[in-house]
Amino acid sequence: MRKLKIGIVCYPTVGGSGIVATELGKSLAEKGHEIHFISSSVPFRLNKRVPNVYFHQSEADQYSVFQYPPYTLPLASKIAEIAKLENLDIIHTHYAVPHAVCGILAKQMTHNQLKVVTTLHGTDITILGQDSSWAEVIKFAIEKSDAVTAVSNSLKHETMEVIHPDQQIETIYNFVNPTHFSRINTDLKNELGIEPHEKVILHVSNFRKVKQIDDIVHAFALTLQSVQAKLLLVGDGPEWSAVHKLAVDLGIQDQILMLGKQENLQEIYSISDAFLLLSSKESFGVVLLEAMACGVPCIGTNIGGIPEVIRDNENGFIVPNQDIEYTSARLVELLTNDQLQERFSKQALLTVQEHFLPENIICQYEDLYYRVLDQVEEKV
Ligand code: GMT
Repeated sequence: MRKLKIGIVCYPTVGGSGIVATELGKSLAEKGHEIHFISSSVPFRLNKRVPNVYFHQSEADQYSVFQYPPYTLPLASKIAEIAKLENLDIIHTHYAVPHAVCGILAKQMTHNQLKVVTTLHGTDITILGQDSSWAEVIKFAIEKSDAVTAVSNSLKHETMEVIHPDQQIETIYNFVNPTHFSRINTDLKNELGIEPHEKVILHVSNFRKVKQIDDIVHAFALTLQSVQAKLLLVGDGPEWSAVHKLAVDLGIQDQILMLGKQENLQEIYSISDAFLLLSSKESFGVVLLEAMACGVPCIGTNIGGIPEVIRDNENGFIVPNQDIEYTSARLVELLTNDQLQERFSKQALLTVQEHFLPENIICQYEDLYYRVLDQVEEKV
């Protein structure tokens, strides 16, 4: 198969979609494709020079006539410029809005020479899709893309139900690279002042409201009645202060380590006995894969794509949304039963090996790109 020139548009900041887009680009480059990231800054996992990978910055200039500095139009223009200069075959946009719309505009600027592949990651559908001021542009973005993928079956079905696009959507799951995420020996538990007998419960997120970290703190408070443990909260975002206040109000602030954004996630996963993701919306949950690749059993809500990653009572537990008592009971069960812990841990590793390795997933994207390039142009 001929090697492709692929542009990738994603958010560069910390977040699952940026991670997936960046790791996808790096893996495609390793396979000999030429990858051009187009973004407002260098994606955070693209911190080292990688052969076959290029970065192009899109600017959002302050121009006094604009009341709001536009991000999307300069981005569309940059995509078109790079597509022409580098002869891109495909632009792979991550998120329907705004990125797919920018890709579609760029396609028109290049006289339809460019194919647009769009990956839906979640909140553009599960939150914005419900909002009438966004629905039409999301439908347009999906229908005018040459191909659309969703990161879980749940997201695919929700998109069909909410947006009703005249377009097929293919599920291509997210993936994790065990070279970056596997259990390692580390003295971190000691360095953090956690006693050897204390269990470690972990949550990693961007502290958005949908992550329901207050439920995690409440479930942890209940768990402390039966198990000596520390809760590690990694990440930062809008809910940070409220979570901190809740910990103080419940008098358990000394049991909760709010570590902020961290680079050494592999080390943190490696000292953890359980991972909690109790979101109210979650189309996939890349952090679940990272935890599972490090052999950490996960407990997650029966929401969105979470049950496509956590198999209840097989590699972790699925719990009803906002059922604090049930969640805490499952957590106690896991933390006090070594055999169960070991079984879930082994199954978590197996789940990653069988379904979520880059080699399983990257070829699905490649296959899609070749199919799209073979399509007769109808989407003008
Ligand atoms: O979860 C977030 O708030 C970040 C967001 C993003 O832009 O990275 O994550 C979404 O995309 C990830 C990668 O596909 C998924 O793993 C997350 O589940 C999804 N978040 C939500 O659906 C809330």
